[in-house]
Amino acid sequence: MRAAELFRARFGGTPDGVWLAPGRANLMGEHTDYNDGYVLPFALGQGVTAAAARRPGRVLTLCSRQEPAGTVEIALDGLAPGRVTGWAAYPAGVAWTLEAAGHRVPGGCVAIDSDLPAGAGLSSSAALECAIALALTSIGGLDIPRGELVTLARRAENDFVGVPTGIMDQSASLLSQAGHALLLDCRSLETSQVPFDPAAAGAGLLLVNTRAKHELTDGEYGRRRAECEEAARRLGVPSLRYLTDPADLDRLDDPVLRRRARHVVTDNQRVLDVVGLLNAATGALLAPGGTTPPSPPATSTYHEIGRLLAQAHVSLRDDFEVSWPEADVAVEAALAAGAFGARMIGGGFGGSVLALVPAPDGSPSEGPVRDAVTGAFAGRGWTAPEFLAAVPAASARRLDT
Ligand code: GAF
Repeated sequence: MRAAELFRARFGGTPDGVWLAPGRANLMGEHTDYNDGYVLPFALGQGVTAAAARRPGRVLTLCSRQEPAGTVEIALDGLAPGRVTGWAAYPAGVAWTLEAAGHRVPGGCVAIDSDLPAGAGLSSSAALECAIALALTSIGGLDIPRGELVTLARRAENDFVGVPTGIMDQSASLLSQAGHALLLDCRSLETSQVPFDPAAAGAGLLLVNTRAKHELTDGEYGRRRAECEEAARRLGVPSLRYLTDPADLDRLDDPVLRRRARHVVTDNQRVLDVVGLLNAATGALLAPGGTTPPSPPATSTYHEIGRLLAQAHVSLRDDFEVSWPEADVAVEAALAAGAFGARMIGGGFGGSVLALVPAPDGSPSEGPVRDAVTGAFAGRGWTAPEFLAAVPAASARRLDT
């Protein structure tokens, strides 16, 4: 409860509450969200924590353990994009979108802490937005449905911070369930929980933070998004989601746009394939009324999912061109050391790789895959990667203090 300690040290007194919003990893569906497609992320155990208390007045005072420079004061009246920059733009953006949607944000003090590595592509920005959204709505007595909070947090990032992200990360942080991946249809915004418990079949999820820092603000992300929109325009569809047959893309003369679109179309299908494998393996499709007890997926399911992960990496590397050297080396080393599959996750150009590995003793972060990736990085003189075991966790929530 380090956020509460920070609160006491910086502001004095006790916070009204402490709220945690998790980061995410993504099992399948990368750069599909802003193309109205499918994504299949899951929440991590790690996240951003906000300890908050209401205070009279129209000022939010923020501090963060990861930003030792001091406190930041945000005047709630007259808040507008561009007025707050740096890390505080994310919480300020949430206050701004809440007010713009007609909710009165209270003045208050908020102390923030995070155990998510920043720049690791594990969605620390969305976790910060979602933790602040929960903290502010709770201390302000605002009762806003989760689905609406997802939209407001995303709008903070798009319209206040100015990064044109899709809706995956905020959805994963606010809507996930422990032991499940979240299937989100980004066109209808319908969600469903897909049972996902690799440990039950002796498998595990290993995140490799490649230490190549990932930034969504450097323009490449926006460029990919514009290319997808241009491909859809030339093909005469509202978005690439409307295409399911890669052969339809032959009508695109431009080879770059054709590759970008092929990634999106094939990744949407891979999401559906993974969901089919997980549902079939747990018996969910066979037991609509819940009459048949679900059985844990067999290892063969993870072999199949792993094959799709490896395929997705190739697609992100060669067609969408968002991978980076450390990710390619980590994936290659992981596969050679016996991972079922591995791929880069998130926006790209830095961040993390997700590997699905055999973990008969329940510890995915130990063993041959870790050793092989560590060795491959050392052999190239690269900074040693960081490893995290990922377990599909619950969505944002209030913590007991
Ligand atoms: C980032 C974005 F924030 C998401 O919306 C998504 O587009 C992802 O990159 C790529 O799948 O995390």
